Amino acid sequence: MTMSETRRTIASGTAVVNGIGVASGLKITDAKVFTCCPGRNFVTLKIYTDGGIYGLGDATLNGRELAVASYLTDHVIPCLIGRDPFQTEDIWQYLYRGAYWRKGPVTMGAISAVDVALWDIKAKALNTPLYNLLGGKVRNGVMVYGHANGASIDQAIEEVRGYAERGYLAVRTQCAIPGLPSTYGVSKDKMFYEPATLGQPEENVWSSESYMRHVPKLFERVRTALGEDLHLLHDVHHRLTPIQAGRLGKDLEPYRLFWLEDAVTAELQEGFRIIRQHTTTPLAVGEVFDSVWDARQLVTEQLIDYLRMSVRAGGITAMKKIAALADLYHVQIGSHGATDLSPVMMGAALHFDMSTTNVAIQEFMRHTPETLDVFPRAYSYADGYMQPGDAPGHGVDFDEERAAHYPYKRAYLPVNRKVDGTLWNW
Ligand code: CS2
Ligand code: MG
Repeated sequence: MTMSETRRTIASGTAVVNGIGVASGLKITDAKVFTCCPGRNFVTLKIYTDGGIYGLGDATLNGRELAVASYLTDHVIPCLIGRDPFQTEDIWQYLYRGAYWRKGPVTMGAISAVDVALWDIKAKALNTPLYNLLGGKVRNGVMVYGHANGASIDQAIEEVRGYAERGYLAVRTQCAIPGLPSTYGVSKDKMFYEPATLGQPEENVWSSESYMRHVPKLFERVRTALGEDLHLLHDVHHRLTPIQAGRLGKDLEPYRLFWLEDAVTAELQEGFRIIRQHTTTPLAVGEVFDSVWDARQLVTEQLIDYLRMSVRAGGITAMKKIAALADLYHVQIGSHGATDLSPVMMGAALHFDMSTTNVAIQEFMRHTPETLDVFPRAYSYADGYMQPGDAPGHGVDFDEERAAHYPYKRAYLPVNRKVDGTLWNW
């Protein structure tokens, strides 16, 4: 079916399925889940329609990939067949409310994949880039931040300098902590850092005291070497208590961070009040959230400055609403964009970012050449900003033949223990 034929059919659609009229004239005929490991694991959902148009969604859940693949294949896909792919809102509600069991990273990762694939279909059927269905462009490009990390402060400075030379306006900066054998976020491979590893989970060793003494020295040196203009970010990976985070935020104030991320976990949302009472360093949290309920108190009490939720938290449909809520409370969005979000998710994220006023920044962690080989894409990076591109849909495709060369391999994120062996991750 050509685009104009599709549009004519859309205008004259009549069928009724499962109680809701099929107004678009398109129907979902099938959906498949693909798992592959081109440099790291990905779970990709492909939804097919009778119009010949398909949509792609990312269902990757780092370290627990097959759970989402099964949720989709065994439970969700059978309910999608025959539905109108344009009914993104109703299908979202059907999968969220209809399941009885709500929220959680597996459920919401699956809903996200369906939602993104449906928005992709809708935008392709209307022959327009997805951002046009989400409000249109509100900016010229999406500012992104890269990842610099070093085994020493000197090495970290050189890594940050490398990003600045490539035009980045914002750089997340991490470095190894003297006396600790390994630190999350600090890797040997500087170009393609990947925290998940094959085999059993790696174990990192942690000392809050050593860490809190060292990090201010890192930022003092980076500022002295690179000046005031660059935006600097730092990720604590949920390793401190609120009062420790307050202390660290205060010690970092002279270096004017763009944000301090995941200083503590946020299951106890009111814990952030303690951090807020002690520091003006901007706070970011939310890459592990999967529902607006995870962020409600943080947002409405203005306990954070940046919400790190991504399209993984229920798709475009959910993120548009979450961003609108955050906007009321002066909270900006700075979505998670690590390597475990596939290029499909990155494409969807960039269309969301491009069309949402209170998006401040987007994380951009480079994918390996193997990953990029499997996911042809319209998005691009230049001079500190990314563009989603103008291809119809979200602009990211999936090469099934290439993917078949990279079978899934079980992998895990590291766990974290204090020096005395206690499992530690507040
Ligand atoms: C990190 C990630 O990108 C980030 O901010 O926290 O490395 C994160 O740990 C992984 O995406 C986990 O899947
Ligand atoms: Mg993080």
